[in-house]
Amino acid sequence: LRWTTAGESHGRALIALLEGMVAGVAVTSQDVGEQLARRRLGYGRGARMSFEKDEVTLLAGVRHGVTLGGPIAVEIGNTEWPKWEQVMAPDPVDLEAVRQSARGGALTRPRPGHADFAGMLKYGFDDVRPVLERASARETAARVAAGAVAKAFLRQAFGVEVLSHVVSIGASEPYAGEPPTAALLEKIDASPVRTHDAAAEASMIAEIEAAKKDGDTLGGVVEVVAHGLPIGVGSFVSGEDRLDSQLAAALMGIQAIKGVEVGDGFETARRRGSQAHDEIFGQDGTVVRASNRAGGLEGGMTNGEPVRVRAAMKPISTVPKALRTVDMATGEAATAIHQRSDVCAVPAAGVVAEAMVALVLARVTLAKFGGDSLQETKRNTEGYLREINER
Ligand code: FMN
Repeated sequence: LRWTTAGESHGRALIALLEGMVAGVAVTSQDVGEQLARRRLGYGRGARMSFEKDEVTLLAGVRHGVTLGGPIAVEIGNTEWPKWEQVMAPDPVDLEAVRQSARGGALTRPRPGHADFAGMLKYGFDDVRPVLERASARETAARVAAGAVAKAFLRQAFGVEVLSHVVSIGASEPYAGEPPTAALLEKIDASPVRTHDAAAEASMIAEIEAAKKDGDTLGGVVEVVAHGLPIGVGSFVSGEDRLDSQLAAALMGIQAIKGVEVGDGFETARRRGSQAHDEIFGQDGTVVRASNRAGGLEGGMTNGEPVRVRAAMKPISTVPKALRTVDMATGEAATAIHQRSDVCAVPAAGVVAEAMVALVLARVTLAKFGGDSLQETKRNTEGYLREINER
């Protein structure tokens, strides 16, 4: 399974391309639209989220609500395109007229914490616009669209549910309860900060309110949990085959994610071995664990416990209380350009992380069980499960 995205933040549309998905997975534009709507949720998001809609078109690979086995292309139209048609026109335009227009002036004051500075130098641009258009996290909408197909596949092939929740925002008291089950997802999505825990919610909202008041921004920590994966998905045979390394790479590939931990991660490093691992017990002919500190992964493979990974997001870089920078046109000291921006996008980042985890899990399960159709993948999985259950 391979995926890629194309598109600029204010371009005509974003595209997600997903190659290698089996035939027979039920998925509709509405399913994709619902996942995109979840990405737009969250307390502390800017105005852009409220007036931009995600217009979903399944361009290829799906017929009558079912995948065909060929590449799947999803288009997410930009409803604001008429305002950007000249500034982002693919074909040549009257550049002077564009530069004089409200949106078309050259942006020459790179924002600290963004791709702006290195991007301008690296690509030889005298304007931040062509850098920020692609570096912007608007692109994550395309990932969520691809992830919607991966989620549908995981559910239909294995009954796997992938969900996410926010653990902390800024310095809020981190959530310390059990990893949520799929039954809690509705409650999580109904929360403005995507947590089912009332105390954690209040603490997070207070953090956002305080940051907003101070003209500042916040990051935080999200957790993705996957329930129901067969044992033995992923591999220990090489570093890049390890499921934990694939999940870490996919999560670190999300804009603003600066740390990833598997299971209890960094906390495990502080514990003694006797308190760090998950002992194995026999119970009524099966094997059980008393804990899941490893986050469902041992030796780069699923061990039958829920898979649990966390991602740490840095505070939004576009700080309203503008940060110091240099005007690249004059070399003079300046304050950073201020594009419309969020105070906190951690709840949305959780939905993006969920999509990336679903894509990786779809890739590793397809690598293990294969198949051209959903039916064949299921048959292969059943054969494998029968064999391991007999042992
Ligand atoms: N950065 C902003 O400055 N303003 C935003 O509104 C914003 N929204 C984001 C929403 C999501 C869902 C995510 C995942 C990130 C968002 N970011 C935002 C973060 C930037 O895209 C990111 O920090 C920037 O591209 C630089 O990349 P880096 O932080 O990985 O180095």
